[in-house]
Amino acid sequence: MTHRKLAGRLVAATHNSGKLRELRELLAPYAIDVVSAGALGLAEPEETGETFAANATLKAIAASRASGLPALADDSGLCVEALGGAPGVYSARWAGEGKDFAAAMRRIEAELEAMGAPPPWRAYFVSALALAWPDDHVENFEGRVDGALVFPPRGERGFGYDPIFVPDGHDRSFGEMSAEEKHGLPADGSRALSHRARAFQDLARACLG
Ligand code: ITT
Repeated sequence: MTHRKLAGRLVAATHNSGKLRELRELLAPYAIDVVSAGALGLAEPEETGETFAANATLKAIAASRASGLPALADDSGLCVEALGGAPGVYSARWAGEGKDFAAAMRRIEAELEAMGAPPPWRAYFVSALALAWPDDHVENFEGRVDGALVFPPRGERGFGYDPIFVPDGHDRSFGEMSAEEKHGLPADGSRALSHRARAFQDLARACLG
């Protein structure tokens, strides 16, 4: 399959500052001029899709059409196996209008407790990346990282649900890791650690360079 190559300017189609920072970090080694959706005053489209990929695609297309530039969107979330995959595509909504992730993490703990689900609480993060051009061409990539939840939350770094997620093979949460550790991008090109860095590795191979 031939992929379309990305060059020049790119809109990072997200209004989430934690994600924006990570997308900028991942794009940093490439000669891409990144401008945020917020800086361009782009509206936040309603996320009506039922899958991460569908929501990433609709966000990327909306930003690309509105700006006339290629746009990269990420739709992501935390899926808790004992909760049937919740909060999943509703991960942002569980934090409410006030984006209160401490409350969203307490809700996960409370629901696990109410179910009597014993640890280990298996969970995974998913990141769906969509890269869209103004002619509606879209490239899609998806990454996942498996791990287990810990309560109370650990660490002040990262964003969202990072403090309750310990990736397999590690003993610290994403909230305790530096940005470089969380991305976990090995110099030899082998598999990265975070869901977003894993999806980005595939995007980079296909569309960058
Ligand atoms: P945009 O749609 O503007 O990008 P959003 O916050 O609404 O921002 P999503 O709909 O994709 O984004 O929601 C995903 C939520 O899942 C997000 O708000 C985070 O709290 C959480 N999440 C996603 N990736 C995460 C990560 O790497 N670490 C911690 N939490 C994450």
